Amino acid sequence: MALREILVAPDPRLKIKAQPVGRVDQSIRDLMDDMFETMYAANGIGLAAPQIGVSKRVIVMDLAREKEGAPPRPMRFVDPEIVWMSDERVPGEEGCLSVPEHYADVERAAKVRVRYRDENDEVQELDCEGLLSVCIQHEIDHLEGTLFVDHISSLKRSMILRKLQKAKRIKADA
Ligand code: GNR
Ligand code: NI
Repeated sequence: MALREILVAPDPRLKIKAQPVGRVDQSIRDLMDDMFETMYAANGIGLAAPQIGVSKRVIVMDLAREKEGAPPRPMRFVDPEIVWMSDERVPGEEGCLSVPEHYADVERAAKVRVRYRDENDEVQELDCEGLLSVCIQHEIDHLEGTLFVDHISSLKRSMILRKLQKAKRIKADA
């Protein structure tokens, strides 16, 4: 297992549509292990492969991280697709490890059904609501090169991206 670097916006690699995996093999399982290590170290509840610079349709999540002392509940999704979504929309505050220290309300489908392949290359379907629904939609967005800031007003988006760009400049000059 290896800790990977999480890309921070603005970064062109976060805007690329990721490639389908096809068959889930050991190299994909190894990638998911690195993603869990990286996600847990960063205290995130989800991570998409493009966030570590790997342009593949792979997501890991663990919502149990939200509850202190709860046992870990790792979830793995390869080539996920939303096969149904509710008409109902709900707002929720989102953050992103690639948009550190910024939060905004995003409207998303209240419920979704996701078809994906698991770590054994078996097709699965999962009905999602609540935080699970928000998180899986946020992660699938990453596979399309979309960040949560792409769902908010362009004024708020450019303000956040400008601050992140400035923070990068300061870090590079230090
Ligand atoms: O850790 C994360 N928390 C979170 C909170 C609300 C909505 C979405 C998320 S996902 C985020 C981790 C991340 O950036 N995944 O891509
Ligand atoms: Ni994110």
